[in-house]
Amino acid sequence: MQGMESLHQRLRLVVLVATLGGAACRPSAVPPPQPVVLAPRLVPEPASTTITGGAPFDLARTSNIVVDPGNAEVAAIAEMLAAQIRRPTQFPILVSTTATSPGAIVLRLSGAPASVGDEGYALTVTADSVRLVANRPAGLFHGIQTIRQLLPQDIESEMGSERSTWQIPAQNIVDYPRFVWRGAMLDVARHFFTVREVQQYIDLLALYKMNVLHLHLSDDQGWRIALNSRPQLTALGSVTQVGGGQGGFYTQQDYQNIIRYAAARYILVVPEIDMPSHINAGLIAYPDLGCSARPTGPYSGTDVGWSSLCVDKEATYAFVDDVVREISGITPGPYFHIGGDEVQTLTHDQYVRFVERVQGIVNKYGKKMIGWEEITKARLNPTTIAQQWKSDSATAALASGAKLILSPAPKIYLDMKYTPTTELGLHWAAYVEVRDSYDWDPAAYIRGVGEKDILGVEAPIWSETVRNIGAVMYLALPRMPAVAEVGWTPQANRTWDGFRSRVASHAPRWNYLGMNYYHSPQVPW
Ligand code: TNX
Repeated sequence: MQGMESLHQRLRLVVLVATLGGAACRPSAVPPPQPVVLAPRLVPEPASTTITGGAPFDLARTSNIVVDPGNAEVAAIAEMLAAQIRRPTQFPILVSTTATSPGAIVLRLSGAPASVGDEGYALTVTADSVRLVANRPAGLFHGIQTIRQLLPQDIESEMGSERSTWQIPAQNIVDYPRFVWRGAMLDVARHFFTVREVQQYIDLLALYKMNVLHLHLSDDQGWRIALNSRPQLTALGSVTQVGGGQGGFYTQQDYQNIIRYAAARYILVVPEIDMPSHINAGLIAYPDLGCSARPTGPYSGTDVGWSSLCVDKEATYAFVDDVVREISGITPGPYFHIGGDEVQTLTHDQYVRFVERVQGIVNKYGKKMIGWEEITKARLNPTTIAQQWKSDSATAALASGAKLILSPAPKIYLDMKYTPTTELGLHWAAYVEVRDSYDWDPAAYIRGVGEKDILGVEAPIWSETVRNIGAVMYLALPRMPAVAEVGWTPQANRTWDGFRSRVASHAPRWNYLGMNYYHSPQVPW
């Protein structure tokens, strides 16, 4: 709040000085040109912004993006920004390694304060140049999202724009995230989403500086990733989805394409295979491993908790070993998510034994285990992460040194309906309007869980009612930007009034990007 107040004070000052100057010196002459003072419009709000009041940066046909020689990763980030700017401006915008010239956008991995860490950046905008510095490429990538959002909205247009001036107000930003984990989960099991659709979702996450995409790759309705060691999983287990459509699955090449696309946007992919329950699709291929009350077979309903692996059979662990080994081998990130939620057919002891044994398998293949909050019934390793979603039971994880990801359903389950009249979505946890997703503090949400216990936040979209990317976007916008700000911005810089007016200014961007959104009455569009 302090940050926002001082920003507003500075804005008032700029306007005041300009007005007084005009009135006092030249009362009857033509008023002098007023500095362009645009309303702040960044989401997430940066950690610190100083409007300097100088003349704005004016992007020119001759503007280049300047990088240091010899770093292909930085050059690739510069090229992404250049490509973005070329489309609407039709300026040539070259990426060059020659010395700074007036009108340049400079990207460097030197000169940033250590305090911005691995993902932060410092941005200096003057009439002559835009200078973006960071300690790591991820910081530069987040910084170019800021540059993108500071440019006029039609910077998102795929076609040429009529606009002749592309200005950025003069300012200094020093920015870094509050939490290291700013995630989104997509359930590709209840309904299947194509690689292209997942990439479109990744584009949305990147714009808001999110850095984790958790893919829920299996559930009762479908097994969505091909494994060489167990080809029947997709041959038999991927053929349907909720409502009875044809389903689908990712080849390993598809999965690599998703990972690469995400990595180029500094987003980590976390694979989830949900066990021991939510496993019907896997059991279609291996019915002998099932201890479910119901017979296995393609399932297109939406009940949960009824299927289970037989956790007392040795063959179950050979199966889990194959699945964890093969997926871990094609996943560069350090995590494997085992699900572990909503088990209705096992005893407490059976469940605990299963989770502890699978934790060993996950660790054996070099990964850290993540599970939904139910896994806190078991003895967890300090490297294991519990994902809270419905209760405060996850606090049990803290005793073993494990950390938490917060995904509280009444706040950030983005598959919840906004209001009773929302056609898409469920409402078992709550109706979740935009303000509900925004107006909470992770460090004050669960008694006994403080800032240091929390890795971050993650917003799931379960897809029982969600059939395509347009529906995903409708549920994600504008709630995902709200979650992004909860995860990124210092609590003291956040206000609902500030957020709702800033996010309103993003709707034209979503329109240019072809992203569907909910016209919440809480937002002054
Ligand atoms: C609960 S959240 C589930 C999912 C459902 C979701 C629907 C969790 C760990 N389990 O199986 O899809 O509710 O909102």
